[in-house]
This record gives sequence, C-alpha cells and structure tokens, in this order.
Amino acid sequence: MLKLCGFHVSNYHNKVRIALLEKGIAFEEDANCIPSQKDEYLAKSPMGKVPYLVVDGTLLRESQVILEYLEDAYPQTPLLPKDPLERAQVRELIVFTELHMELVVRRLYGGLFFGRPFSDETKVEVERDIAKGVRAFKAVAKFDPFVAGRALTLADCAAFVHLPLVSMTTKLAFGRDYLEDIPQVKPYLGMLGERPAFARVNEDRKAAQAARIAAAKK
Ligand SMILES: N[C@@H](CCC(=O)N[C@@H](CS)C(=O)NCC(=O)O)C(=O)O
Repeated sequence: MLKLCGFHVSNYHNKVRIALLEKGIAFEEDANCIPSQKDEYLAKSPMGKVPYLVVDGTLLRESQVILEYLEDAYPQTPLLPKDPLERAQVRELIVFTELHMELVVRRLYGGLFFGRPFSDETKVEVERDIAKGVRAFKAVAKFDPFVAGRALTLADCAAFVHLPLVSMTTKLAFGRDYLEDIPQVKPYLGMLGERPAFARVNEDRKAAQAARIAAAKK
C-alpha cells in the first residue's frame, strides 16, 4: 500500500496526488504532514519538504522521483508516452515549468505571502529569470489539447499546480501576469480543471487554503 504525505495547499503534493488519482492507483494519504527542519521530520524527508511517499515502509522523496516511480511500478494508464523522444519532451516541459518558472517565482513567496520581505535585487533577478522561463515554456508547450500534445501526461500534472502560482506571483510582484503572453494557458487550465482528478485536488486545495486563512484570523 502507498501512503502520500504532505498537505493540500502544497503544489508539489498536489502534483503527485493528481497523478495517483488519474492513474487510478489506490493510496492512503496523510494530508496533515507539516514540513520541518527538526531531526524527527528530517529522518523522513531529509530536505525537510513535502511530499514524500511511503511504499511498503520505504520512503521516497521529491515529487518528480515519485511520479517516475509510479510510472514504472504502475504502467497502466500511462502518463508518459512510449516513444523515448516524446518521453524526453514531457520531461523537458516539466523542467521548464518547475526549474525555470515555479522555482524562480518561489523566491518571492516569503515576501508576498508570509511577511518575509525580499530585496530589490531578488526582485530584479526574478523578473529577469521568469521572462526566460516563460519564453522557454511557450516555445515547447503544445496545448493540443494537453501541454505535451494529444495525451494527458505528467507535464499536465505539473502545469496545473504550478502555472496558477506563476500567474499570481508575477501579477502581485510586477503588476502583470507573465503567462498572459501565452493566451492558451487559461482555457487549458480550465479544460484540465474539468477532469474529476484535477477538480477534486483543486477543491481540496481551496478548502485547505480557506481553513488556513480562517485559522490565521483567530
Ligand atoms: N523539489 C521538491 C519541492 C517540494 C517543495 O518545495 N515542497 C514545499 C511545499 S510546496 C515544502 O515542503 N516547503 C518547505 C520547505 O522548503 O521548508 C519536490 O518536487 O518534491
């Protein structure tokens, strides 16, 4: 039995949860897992992050590693194409989405959402780097109707959870949604959001976010 540990506001947790649901894999979930740098938590997740997956007592960390494991162990309902070059293109999309967009704007989350201000230098660097990331993503995204082409892939699981954060962060920090340069993004996210797995994860994210806001007001 698999157990996914994390929380429903986490984009990386949600990326894995969508893949599990889309593939129809049975799993348990601990959605109250709080990342920490304490020894007890680091013993489970050495970077102090979520998500992690428990596979019959063995722990796997890093969402992309977890997704690749799921593809290997549960080949039914594949979320990677068979052709090696097409598989590589899906992975390229994920790298552009995560390394060159989400991780770039993540540098501003502390200041924008948690009251930990960032420097002007950080803001300048993020503005420079996010423009490159968006340019790269735009160059390879197909929206036909899925981001890698005709079939749903792991790249859609990643895009669905990360792109809204890129939009929100660039809008708040720079007064402009940088993904507006790619007009297909909004209808594409809407289309994915109608799939039951994506809709469920999105609803749970909104509920968890609302609960957090309510708890912070108390
Ligand atoms: N590369 C990691 C990123 C995971 C990640 O950044 N998770 C966030 C929550 S969305 C986290 O645990 N943050 C806590 C921290 O960095 O201390 C993955 O793909 O699993």
